[in-house]
Amino acid sequence: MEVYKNPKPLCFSLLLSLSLFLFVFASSFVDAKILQHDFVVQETTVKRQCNSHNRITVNEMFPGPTLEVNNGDTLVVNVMNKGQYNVTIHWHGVRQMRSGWADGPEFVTQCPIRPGKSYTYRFTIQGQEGTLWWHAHSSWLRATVYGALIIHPQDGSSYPFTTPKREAPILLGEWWNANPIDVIREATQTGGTPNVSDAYTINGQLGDLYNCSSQDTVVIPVDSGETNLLRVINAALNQQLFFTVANHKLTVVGADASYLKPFTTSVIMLGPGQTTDVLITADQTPARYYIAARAYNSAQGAPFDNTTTTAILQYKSATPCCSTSPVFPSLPAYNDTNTATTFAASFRSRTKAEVPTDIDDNLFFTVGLGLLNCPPGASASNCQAPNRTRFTASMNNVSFALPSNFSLLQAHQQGIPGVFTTDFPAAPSLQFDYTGNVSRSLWQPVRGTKLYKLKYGSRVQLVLQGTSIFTAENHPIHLHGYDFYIIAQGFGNFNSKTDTSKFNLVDPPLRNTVGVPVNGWAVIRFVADNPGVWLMHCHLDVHLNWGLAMAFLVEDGFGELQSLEPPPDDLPIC
Ligand SMILES: *[C@@H]1O[C@H](CO)[C@@H](O)[C@H](O)[C@H]1NC(C)=O
Ligand SMILES: *[C@@H]1O[C@H](CO)[C@@H](O)[C@H](O)[C@H]1NC(C)=O
Ligand SMILES: *[C@@H]1O[C@H](CO)[C@@H](O)[C@H](O)[C@H]1NC(C)=O
Ligand SMILES: *[C@@H]1O[C@H](CO)[C@@H](O)[C@H](O)[C@H]1NC(C)=O
Ligand SMILES: *[C@@H]1O[C@H](CO)[C@@H](O)[C@H](O)[C@H]1NC(C)=O
Ligand SMILES: *[C@@H]1O[C@H](CO)[C@@H](O)[C@H](O)[C@H]1NC(C)=O
Ligand SMILES: *[C@@H]1O[C@H](CO)[C@@H](O)[C@H](O)[C@H]1NC(C)=O
Ligand SMILES: *[C@@H]1O[C@H](CO)[C@@H](O)[C@H](O)[C@H]1NC(C)=O
Ligand SMILES: *[C@@H]1O[C@H](CO)[C@@H](O)[C@H](O)[C@H]1NC(C)=O
Ligand SMILES: [Cu+2]
Repeated sequence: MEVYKNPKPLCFSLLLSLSLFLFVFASSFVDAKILQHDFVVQETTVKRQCNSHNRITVNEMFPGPTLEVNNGDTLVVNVMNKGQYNVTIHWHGVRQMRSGWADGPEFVTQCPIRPGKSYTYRFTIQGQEGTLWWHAHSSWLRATVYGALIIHPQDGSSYPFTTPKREAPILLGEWWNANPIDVIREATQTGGTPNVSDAYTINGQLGDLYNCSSQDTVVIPVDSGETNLLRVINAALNQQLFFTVANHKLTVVGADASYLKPFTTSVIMLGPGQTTDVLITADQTPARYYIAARAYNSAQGAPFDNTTTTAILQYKSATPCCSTSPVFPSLPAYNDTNTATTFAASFRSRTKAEVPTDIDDNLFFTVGLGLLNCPPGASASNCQAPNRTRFTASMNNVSFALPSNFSLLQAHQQGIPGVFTTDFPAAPSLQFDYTGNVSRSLWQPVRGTKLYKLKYGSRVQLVLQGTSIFTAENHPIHLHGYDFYIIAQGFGNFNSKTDTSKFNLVDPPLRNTVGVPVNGWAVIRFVADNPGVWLMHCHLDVHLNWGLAMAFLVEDGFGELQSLEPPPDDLPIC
């Protein structure tokens, strides 16, 4: 039993009037800004691995432009599609309070922006500080269409840690020498796994360990003694990554635009979608040190890109600068789940968390892969997964299918029938040993566009339970429109009798993406205070393609500011 102790009424009203006072005080001094940007989505020539490649980019930049805002600012981004593919842009981790029309996932909150068309995303950053990012949310375009979104404290406020001398975004990406759109199209046709990438990147560059790349390796100059902030973002499509800097300690101070109690480590792990802010002090012998990232691959036997990307941390006083090669770090083995687990277990929110204790919707979703029997009439070339099947994935045995004639949000808001149903199951219809030897007869899910309806203000607990179907692996599950508290994680099957003792209701981390441990589970909580249709999915893009997703439909509330805003006039329709 968890008991929530209310603060004494007197304290409470004092606190309330104090915060009201601070609010009025603050809002009369802080000018929230409206920041306008143009994003031109177009094909650009990018030279990598000895060759020129045509890739879709934003403003001919790869990675795309870094957006810097202060908490409270409004962003107005006009996206013009001058490329040949449909595109949408998602503002990853932005809460989008009542502005779901600006969230971006194709066919969920909007239809795609077709070639030659444009759409203006308008949204306000409310109460989030730290590092987020933006990326395409259509097909595999996000391989080259992404950038950092940095949220500074409001003017006049400062970080709750040592003010860094310098700051640098570190975008970890994944590079294919083939066009990524062709790679996913081929996999969709064959039913097999897409070709693994050829390289990982740091700020778009591969680094010294790849062919024809060393002259472009990213260099981060530092002065001895200074403390800097690295804003690390995992923008890879399909791979969790370990990240480290040779000989230096990293002090983690935030993740997914929420502050953390600082802790020190030599290596961090990020799933695609996650961000981690680290302080690094230049306290080593002046020299050059490699910054490096490579795979954390939890799925046994699955093919993966086993290469290492590097950048260089370069002390300006190192003399002579480049006579010796940079110091190389030791990185965990690709299957070092212990290191990944220890790291995740170190996260604590900086301040006391507002975790809901009474729960209205108690949910249990399985997450995992599956195999579809070859459809009647399909040829063997379309069924190249093991034993003449096609890969699939599901939550609670529903493999998510996107609509094609209306976005889910438009269908909801305008009451258009036949686009989705609201019967996504609150728990698996069949209980089994999720992480054991699962009978082959359970491996084939059903396709559906099923949403789970939540009343405005509902307090939600959700157990995400990994399965060992086909292969167990760590799935980075991302929820749109919300941050959630990760109150516990573990291995094996979640046990509602004993595992509740592991719940942290005091200072659990607040995130938008949780790595559900390989053959394990994670428990998250949030309050459904943002009306709209919100996709929840695995951020390994190939799993999303296979259907590892569902969506929450959060109803409007009755109060002021509790309902979805009307759609913008230029909202793309299908
Ligand atoms: C994927 O890899 C196979 C084998 O190397 C190759 O034949 C095929 O062309 C690749 N597909 C794409 C889209 O690059
Ligand atoms: C690098 O070049 C060598 C020699 O040309 C080649 O064998 C190797 O496959 C290339 N590596 C990559 C990652 O392209
Ligand atoms: C990955 O590469 C490393 C060398 O960088 C090698 O030792 C290891 O065996 C490789 N692992 C796999 C699974 O390919
Ligand atoms: C990691 O992989 C190596 C082989 O590449 C294997 O010997 C080792 O047992 C694996 N470790 C774990 C924890 O799976
Ligand atoms: C494929 O079939 C073989 C032979 O029946 C079996 O041993 C193997 O487990 C099957 N693999 C999968 C993934 O079903
Ligand atoms: C939208 O598409 C779905 C699935 O193809 C179909 O069942 C439905 O009738 C369509 N709705 C409208 C209004 O055209
Ligand atoms: C898993 O169960 C199947 C029967 O459902 C059995 O044939 C197989 O041997 C089992 N595998 C293991 C590793 O226990
Ligand atoms: C999923 O549903 C299909 C179709 O009803 C069924 O064959 C399969 O056993 C179910 N699997 C699980 C894990 O419930
Ligand atoms: C682009 O989006 C439209 C809907 O807006 C859809 O009808 C069309 O099939 C999409 N094109 C591709 C190539 O996906
Ligand atoms: Cu996944």
